Amino acid sequence: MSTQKILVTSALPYANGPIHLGHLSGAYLPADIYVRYKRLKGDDIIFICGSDEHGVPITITADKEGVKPQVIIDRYHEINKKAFEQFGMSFDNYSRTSLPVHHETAKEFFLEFFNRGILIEKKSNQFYDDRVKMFLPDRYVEGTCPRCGNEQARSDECENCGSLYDPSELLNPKSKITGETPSLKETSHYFFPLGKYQPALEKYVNEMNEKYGWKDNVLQYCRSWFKDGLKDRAITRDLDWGIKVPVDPPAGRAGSASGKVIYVWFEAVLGYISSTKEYSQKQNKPDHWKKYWQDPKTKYVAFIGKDNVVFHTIIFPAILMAWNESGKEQYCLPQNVPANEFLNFEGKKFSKSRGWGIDVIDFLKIFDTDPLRYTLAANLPETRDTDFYWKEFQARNNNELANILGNFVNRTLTFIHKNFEGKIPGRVMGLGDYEIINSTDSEMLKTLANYPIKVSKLIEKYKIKDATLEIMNLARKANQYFDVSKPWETYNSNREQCEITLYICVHTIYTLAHLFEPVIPFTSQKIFNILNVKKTSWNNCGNPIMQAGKKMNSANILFPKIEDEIIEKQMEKLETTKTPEPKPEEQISYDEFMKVQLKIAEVIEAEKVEKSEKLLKLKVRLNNQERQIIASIAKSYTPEEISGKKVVIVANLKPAKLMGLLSEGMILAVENSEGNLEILTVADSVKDGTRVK
Ligand code: B3M
Ligand code: ZN
Repeated sequence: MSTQKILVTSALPYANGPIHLGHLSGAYLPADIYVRYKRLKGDDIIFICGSDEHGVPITITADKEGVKPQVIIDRYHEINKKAFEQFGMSFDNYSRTSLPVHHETAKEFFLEFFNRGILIEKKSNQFYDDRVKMFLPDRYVEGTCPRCGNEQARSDECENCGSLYDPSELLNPKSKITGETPSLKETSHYFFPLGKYQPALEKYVNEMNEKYGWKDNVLQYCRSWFKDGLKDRAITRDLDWGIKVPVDPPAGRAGSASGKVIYVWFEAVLGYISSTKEYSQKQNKPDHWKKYWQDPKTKYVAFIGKDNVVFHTIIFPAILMAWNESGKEQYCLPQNVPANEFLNFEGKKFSKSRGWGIDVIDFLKIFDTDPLRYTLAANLPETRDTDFYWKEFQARNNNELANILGNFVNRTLTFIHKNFEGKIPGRVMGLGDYEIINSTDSEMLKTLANYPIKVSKLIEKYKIKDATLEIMNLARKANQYFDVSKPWETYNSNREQCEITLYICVHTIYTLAHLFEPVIPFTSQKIFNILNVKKTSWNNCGNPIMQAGKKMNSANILFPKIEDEIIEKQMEKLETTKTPEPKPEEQISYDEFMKVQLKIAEVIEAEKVEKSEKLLKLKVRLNNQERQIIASIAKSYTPEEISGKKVVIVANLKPAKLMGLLSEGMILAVENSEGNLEILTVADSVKDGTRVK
């Protein structure tokens, strides 16, 4: 088989905080396993990543700490680079988007489009915080999503339902800097004509799917985007931090390009190219990157988490298509974008602010890397969200790595050291000399020869979790083989058979060390050292090529057991985050409590809010006065069910608009164990308007 030229990228993590286990499961570990596997196959592969150092996520962190963005990116670039190294990520290059090579690359693309007249200059309304006198980037504004009612939606994008909208549609917007309601103010930006590329993009996605089988979750995202219709996207922002827009403001027009930067997502995806360029420079082969990016034979695979799908399957391909129309060098588009869903932590989302979850660096201070890699690999969120549980981590280490894999290596090596002076048993070379091999042996040899092919099929389809579990199954089979072959008996009764058994066991360890290398590389290396042999290729590792008679090193424990206490300690830490003691400063006085006017109101009318799944429009009465309240309860109550109920409302809440409808108050409700809302009600005998105290 001829070798393939492969380019693999993992999403560039923002350098604004430490990498946690959720990140690893999304875009990093699966990519690393895929790359290590391809290297063993002998393919010509390059693996690219780096820090994403621009954009609002960085400036928000900097603002919070009261330092310059440069301080933040320098700190987290180093921390994350080191964390990835410790975790065994085998990037060929880990770059930074603040490097000159990246600024040049981003500007080159921007100018190419600008000079060809592709970019459209448009005025638009953007949120502006009058108090601090600045335009508010998307993430500095929070409000209610006009599509699903999520109250933590950004100015133009909702993480909950994935929709994009115009900032003017956001309900109840608030500035994250001052908490005030921002105004919409006109500014002018350059837009990339994404809509124009829709037909070409649909064709591209369909073609790639037909040829290479895209994941269902990824296709669904793409199709829903296409269904909504792609809109032109602003690729400049009013922000200080980032890559300055490289063109002068068009004379005499309102708004200008100066003081604006290139939108982070437009340039971050180009970071893959500039990171490859940096790698080439380091190698003293300045044009080497073109061998991957500009060869139509390259297979380009982009690993990401699900929140980045649109940028990699639509926006980045559109940028590359637009470049390729120039007739200059042609860039490769991603052939596959195997995005993963999310990994949660003990049943909840990772959250830095709530202290929920664990960073890679902290994890690896306590535990070894390979048990973590194996646990994450065995539970990758490939088709749905999954969870990391401490107990599962302990069980995967103790019951699988130690009791199955570690045990097999250990029992084989111990036996050979005791009875064969540590030399690989068997005559001269391999098995060729033996005429009689029983059916147990020949079955095992067949299994070994087939296993690399079996596992390949899974990895090629990005079923990395199944591949991992399948490799562990081989270690299970190996133990069974040892058990039924009983070398401790044949050693006395049939020495030749005993030698054959042990030769096959050593061969199995050798095969396992190769197949497991992508998942637990540090352990594989240890096994190669124990066996005292070099690696061969993936395709060859199932063949019995070990040389009999060769002296091996003695085995030490590959996977120490993780004791209950250690896991309990981690779980205890969690308990303290679960129920935080109320801090004294969080207590309120009686007077403060009395400021909140809780009153009984009767629901006299109810109807669904059009185009909203969550909202009901209610008319309530208290003290002969009627009010309108928009409540997010449509998923739990029909209008008929809620009508006539006596409910508790916050009567003196500032009125707000939801989906353009005035809401004068808030209804009290609790979430039940199924996650549905239940309204607090009182008996009919209580008069509306009565104060709750
Ligand atoms: N930095 C988003 C993220 O960390 C972003 C990915 C960029 S990939 C070019 O989720
Ligand atoms: Zn939404």
